[in-house]
Amino acid sequence: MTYQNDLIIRAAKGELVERTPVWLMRQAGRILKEYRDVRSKLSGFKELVETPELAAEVTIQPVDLLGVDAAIIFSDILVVPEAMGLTYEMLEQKGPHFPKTIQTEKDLDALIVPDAYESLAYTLDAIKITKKELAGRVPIIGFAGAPWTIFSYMVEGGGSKTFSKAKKMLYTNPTLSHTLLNKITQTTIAYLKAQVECGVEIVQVFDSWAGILTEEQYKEFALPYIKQICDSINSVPVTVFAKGAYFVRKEIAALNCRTIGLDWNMDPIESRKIIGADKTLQGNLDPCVLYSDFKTIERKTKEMLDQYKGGSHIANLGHGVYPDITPDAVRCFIDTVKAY
Ligand code: 1CP
Repeated sequence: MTYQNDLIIRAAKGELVERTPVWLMRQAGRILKEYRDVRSKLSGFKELVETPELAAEVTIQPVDLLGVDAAIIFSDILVVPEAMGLTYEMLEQKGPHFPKTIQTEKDLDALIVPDAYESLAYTLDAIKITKKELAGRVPIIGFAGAPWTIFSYMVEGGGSKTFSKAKKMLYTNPTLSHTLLNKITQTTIAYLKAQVECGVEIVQVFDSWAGILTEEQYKEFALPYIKQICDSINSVPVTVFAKGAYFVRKEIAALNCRTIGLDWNMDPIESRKIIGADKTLQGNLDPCVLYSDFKTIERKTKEMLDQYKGGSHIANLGHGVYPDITPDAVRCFIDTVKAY
């Protein structure tokens, strides 16, 4: 495939680039009126995820409307537990909910390691359509949740401030925990490989609830599974974003990944020292900066970019963009990176 714009792939590989590439986590979504329009004609979020033509349409929207250097396929990390046998609901204004959760050996035995091409065909089809429609304008980022983050939803049954049920499981039943984490990992590897076969050029592993764990727990229950994923995906660069896990940056740097995502609490200069010169860093403007006036957004974005000077960098926020941030604020961030 030849690209009109392959900055992000080259930056991920650590090659020299003319300018820093930029995209935003959660760029396809409620910040765009055009997304809300597509979504309002449907029964809900899941119908959008499961309709490949429409998922492709909203994947491409931020490329057209915001000018980002990559598309991220429109789906959710929760399609993986669903494919394994735990269905989720996406409740308006409330977020995900799993009517059934994993508590016992028996619950775990009922889970399968599915064939991604069957159970997750809708997202794989969306990737193929997106690929065709983008025609090389920008690359597509594929993704999955990290095993610990998926585990936390499967045990907890939904979002949580503390994920204390999921953490309790790690302390009280480590054997069951490892078996579940292993099943999730096998499913995730097969799913990411299928995404690569269908056309994604980068994959990102989102460990959104990494910071909930202690360092000791992270090293036992999270890192070894992310390592398996990194070791299994060899044909495209892998990004690991472990939000809040500042305490394992050195260990993540030792993984077979190309890019490491930083959240807004991880200092870029300190992170570069810990991680070393080889990896690409991604991040990490506080999403709330985008609530400021344009002058402040520009200044804060430049200050962020200054901190990454001299190393390979992909500009992004420190976590997903919030739904009530205006597209103009997002464009100000993107244009500032492009003009830097
Ligand atoms: O009504 C809507 O439109 C629902 C909002 C929404 C959207 C747009 C959800 C519900 N998921 C998504 C899409 C989505 N989710 C993408 C696609 C594209 C993009 O980034 O532009 C991606 C990559 C995700 C990944 C995702 N889902 C993560 C990891 C990233 C992160 O933000 O930490 C997580 C934790 C989820 C779970 C999820 N899905 C949706 C919500 C509200 C949540 C979080 C709930 C919670 O706080 O537990």
